[in-house]
Amino acid sequence: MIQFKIYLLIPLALLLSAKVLAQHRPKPSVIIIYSDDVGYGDISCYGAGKIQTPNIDKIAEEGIRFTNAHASSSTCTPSRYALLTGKYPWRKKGTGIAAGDTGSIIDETQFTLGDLFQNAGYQTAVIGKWHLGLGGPTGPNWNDSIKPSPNDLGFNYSFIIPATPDRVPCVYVENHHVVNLDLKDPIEVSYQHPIGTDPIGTLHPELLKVKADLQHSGTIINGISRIGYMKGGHQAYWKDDQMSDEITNKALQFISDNKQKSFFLYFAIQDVHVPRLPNGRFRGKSGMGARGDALLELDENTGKILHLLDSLHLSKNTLVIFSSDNGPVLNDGYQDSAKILLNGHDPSGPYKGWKYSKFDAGTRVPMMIRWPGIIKKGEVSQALIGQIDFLASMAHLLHFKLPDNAAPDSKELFKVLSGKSKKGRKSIIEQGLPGLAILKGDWKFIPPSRGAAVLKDKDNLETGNSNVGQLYNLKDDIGETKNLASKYPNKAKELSDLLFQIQEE
Ligand code: NG6
Ligand code: CA
Repeated sequence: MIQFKIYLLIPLALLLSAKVLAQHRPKPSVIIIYSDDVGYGDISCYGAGKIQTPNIDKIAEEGIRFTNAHASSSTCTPSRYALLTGKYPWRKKGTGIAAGDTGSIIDETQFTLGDLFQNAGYQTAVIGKWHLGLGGPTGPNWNDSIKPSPNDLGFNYSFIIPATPDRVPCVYVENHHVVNLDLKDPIEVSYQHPIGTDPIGTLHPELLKVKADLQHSGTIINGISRIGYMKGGHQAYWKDDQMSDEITNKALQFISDNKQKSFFLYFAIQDVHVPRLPNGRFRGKSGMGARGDALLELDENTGKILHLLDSLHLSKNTLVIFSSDNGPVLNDGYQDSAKILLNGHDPSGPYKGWKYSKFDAGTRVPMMIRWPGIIKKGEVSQALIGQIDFLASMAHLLHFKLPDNAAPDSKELFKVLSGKSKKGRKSIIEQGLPGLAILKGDWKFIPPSRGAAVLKDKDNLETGNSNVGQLYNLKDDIGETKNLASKYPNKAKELSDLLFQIQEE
């Protein structure tokens, strides 16, 4: 009898000590490298393109690569909203592409990914493109303390491009203040009408380095006309060709400063969003013009993050995610010859559509995760998953109970993220500009919608708009070419009903 008890006790003791060990293992630091307008086919390990991205590929080689991972939307602001809040952006008004003077889109009461890590004792930072509004409902006062800023939304440190590189104001904001601002030259911003005396693109095309469309013909800064008008702040202007390096250096600094702590870094690198002005060392390197060169810059700077983790011996206990906020685009307002120089490269990979689109390449983006020792090397997962699921999944990893109304659309799928399970989501909603589509298993349904089927000013980009409902079977028809809605009306109705039901939840 005694012997029997000892047999029972030994495994129990082992189990307990494993549990104690697990609890005492330092929690991993987490880095999300969130690139901009990078398509499924832009990363070489996805196999479709003609660009080599060896540093980004390394994350997949040493970790897991997803083939059915989605941003919530095919544009930036809503995708970032979903990533940070775990809530579908179309549930909240005002989450469309934000101007550069929009007030904070995320309420201070909304629980964010930053809040999660901060509450779990992490040092948290956002570095790079924010594009979720700043300040109160009427927008920020750029010459004063900017509140709310990301620092009020779960981030201990922030160094941000307020909106996008093609929108004014063209200055960085660090924590609550514009960097290098001379208060004798205060900043004013307008998205309605020209202000100040600086030249604007419509009147002074001779000053431009790159020709732009009407929307991008506002105030000229560093030889590039932007969306919107700004006055003042001359000393604070960023330098476009140093932007990627500058924010990467901030990211490297943050990692070094926090090497002895657990940290969460949301590194929202702006490559390859327009205007594409990568550093001179990449000029002509891709043979594909500025867009290709910007992809090489993205890859090199991703490599710098990975090398620093190695040299600080942090790689083993850092979970690194690489993804993109929406699908790719060629002409997005500036004539930088992205299309004619493609040279056979296919930014969307085998999928149809682009940024702005409801077709799959609008939201199906590259995504890979590395966590040595926990995630097996070289895994490939076809599981359906969204960036919207990070919040609930990371909460699970941290054994953190989310507040009741937090992350309503985020599914806890840590096992899927770490490759332990292939059972992803049953369905996901994809948001285009405008309108929604739904993906369930092999099937995709796009409800009838108004709006142009192609955008002529964007190289005939296919939006997914049609006045009839569209049903595709992605298993047989990866490129969404055969509309099966009239052949399988019940399937179309099933997906349409499900989309409606999720919208009403
Ligand atoms: C669009 C801009 C586009 C780009 C986009 C935002 C026009 C005609 N186009 O409105 O150039 O700035 O907004 O891109 O103004 S995103 O990746 O941040 O969503
Ligand atoms: Ca984007």
